[in-house]
Amino acid sequence: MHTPVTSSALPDELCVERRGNVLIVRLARPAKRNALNDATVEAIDRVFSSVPDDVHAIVLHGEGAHFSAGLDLAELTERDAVQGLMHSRMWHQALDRVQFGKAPVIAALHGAVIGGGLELACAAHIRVAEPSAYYALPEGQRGIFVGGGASVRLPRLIGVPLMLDMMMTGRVIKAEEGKPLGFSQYLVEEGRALQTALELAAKVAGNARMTNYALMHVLPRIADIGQEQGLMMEALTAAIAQSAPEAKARIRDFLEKRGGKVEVK
Ligand code: 1HE
Repeated sequence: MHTPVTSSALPDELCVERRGNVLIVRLARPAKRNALNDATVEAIDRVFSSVPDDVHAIVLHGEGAHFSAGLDLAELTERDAVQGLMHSRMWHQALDRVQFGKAPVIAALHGAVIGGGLELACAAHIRVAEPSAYYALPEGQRGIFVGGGASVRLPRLIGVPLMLDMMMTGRVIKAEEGKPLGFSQYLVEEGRALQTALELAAKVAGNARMTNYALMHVLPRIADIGQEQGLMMEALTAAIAQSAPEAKARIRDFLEKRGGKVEVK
């Protein structure tokens, strides 16, 4: 069943639709290539910080020919240094809500995935790209710096040298080249990213809640700390996960031959 989730509080630039236990969030400003103005970023913050408990996965995509052309440059006018700091922190808060929210986020990418659009895509947990997708950080050419978390999230996906190259030289990476570099986990046929993202969302939504929670909230933190502390945090997380009745039921299902085999397709 397709249940529209309409809220008068949301601006036209962001649409949210409920489909069973999956929430679909759409950037809906195609005439401006889904450029992200403050209203949209604030709406992203609101949507991702008020995800209902019974939503188990979120799909993020863009309307029109592009995922997003990044920051709305028309709004980058006469901000002073303090306003610039606060603006960047507003992006940080919104994109933290995406990365460290209640449910895993799968981004469907096509066309421009640029600047702040790439920063938003990086906050998702799984990225599915179509061949038309391309990645760029024109901040370097515009005389500015990334401000939506790219300096933290992007090097973890593609490394500092490539990000530096993109910003210094204006290098644009196409989807096919970008997949082995870490921009996306999946590359699918043109026009298939949203459908694939929805299929992946259905799988992700079927996981035990604690597993998804650990993957979203614990794994990236373990990656940021030393080996000894990381192994201890892993052991604690493993102990909590396996003690849940849901985990015990899933393991019993396997042992009693009720499906659940690992399949090679
Ligand atoms: C915009 C924006 C935008 C389009 N802000 N209005 N991002 C950029 O530097 C990328 C800028 N955009 C582009 O390079 C191109 O628009 C595209 C390659 C994405 C698409 O090209 P095209 O030929 O399909 O569209 P267009 O004709 O360039 O744009 C259509 C309209 O969208 C036009 O407005 P119109 O009123 O003349 O119709 C454009 O002005 C508008 N538009 N992109 C504002 N970004 C947290 S910090 C993050 C810092 C950044 O993200 S910097 C990177 C910004």
